[in-house]
Amino acid sequence: MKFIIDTDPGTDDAVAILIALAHFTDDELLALTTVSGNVNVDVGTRNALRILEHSNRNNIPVYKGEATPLSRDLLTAEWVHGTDGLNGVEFPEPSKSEEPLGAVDYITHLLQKNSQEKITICVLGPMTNIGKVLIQNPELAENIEKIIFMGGGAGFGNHTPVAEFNVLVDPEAAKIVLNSGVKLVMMGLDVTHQAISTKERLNKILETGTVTGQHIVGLMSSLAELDVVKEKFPDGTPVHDAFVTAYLVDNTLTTGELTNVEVEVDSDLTLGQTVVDTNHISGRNKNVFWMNKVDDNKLFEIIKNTASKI
Ligand SMILES: [Ca+2]
Repeated sequence: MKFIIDTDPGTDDAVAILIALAHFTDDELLALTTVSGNVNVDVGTRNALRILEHSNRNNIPVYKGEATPLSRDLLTAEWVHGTDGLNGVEFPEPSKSEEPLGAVDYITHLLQKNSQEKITICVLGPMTNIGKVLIQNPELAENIEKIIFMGGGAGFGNHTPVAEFNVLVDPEAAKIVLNSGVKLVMMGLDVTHQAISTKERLNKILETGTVTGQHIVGLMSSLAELDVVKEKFPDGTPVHDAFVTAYLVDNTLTTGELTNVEVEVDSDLTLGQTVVDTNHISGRNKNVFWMNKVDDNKLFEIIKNTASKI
């Protein structure tokens, strides 16, 4: 398998990237591409480099992506992830810079070059980069093995009553991806809210005795301390993006069903809502494998193993 991670790092992105680094080689994880979302793309790109520096994996290239959504003003979430994007968790300064090529051009070239071997794309942020690639070259959809994305939810959101943050930031990009014909695997709030970083689980991660374990616990604890998280999840925090890369490690992590998912791009009230046809009543094209069941112990086992390996 060959894959890239498209990301807006981001505390839960950091956990997701570490999972991938712990379980896959440089021949498999080809690159990190960045996008504005949780934080501005400049901050997020630096964070991607910091995570690689910590993991001693500087040979994996980082390509900086789009600074703004396709057709909207940027919405960020420093109130969740801190102005540094990693809530002060002390990943080292990067010794390396991003590549000169931009993420959209890199992904385009990668998909053109690898037409014999399809590429899997893990999307941990707004879909701006992928949307732009597919606007410019829709035929490249055929060279994508699948897109596994964290985003959306069936009937509820985490940034508005019905919209999840990643989709809300760039709903037009999500619409392009949802209608691209690419095999799509959706890790929405439906699954991420079912796996919580309890104290017992954090302690098991700390028992690995590694700096990576301390960092992972620091990242999760910073989220768990947010009032808005504590109110809904008194025992810990969801670790949204971790699902995407943990699923690459073990695809029995979640199960779901193939159904239609569309995104609202017009309404002020429901902008960014993913409309998931949970009852299969729309008659529309079944375009997304929508995940809805989770083996939550498995996720935290993978995270603990990640802490042991880096
Ligand atoms: Ca993210």
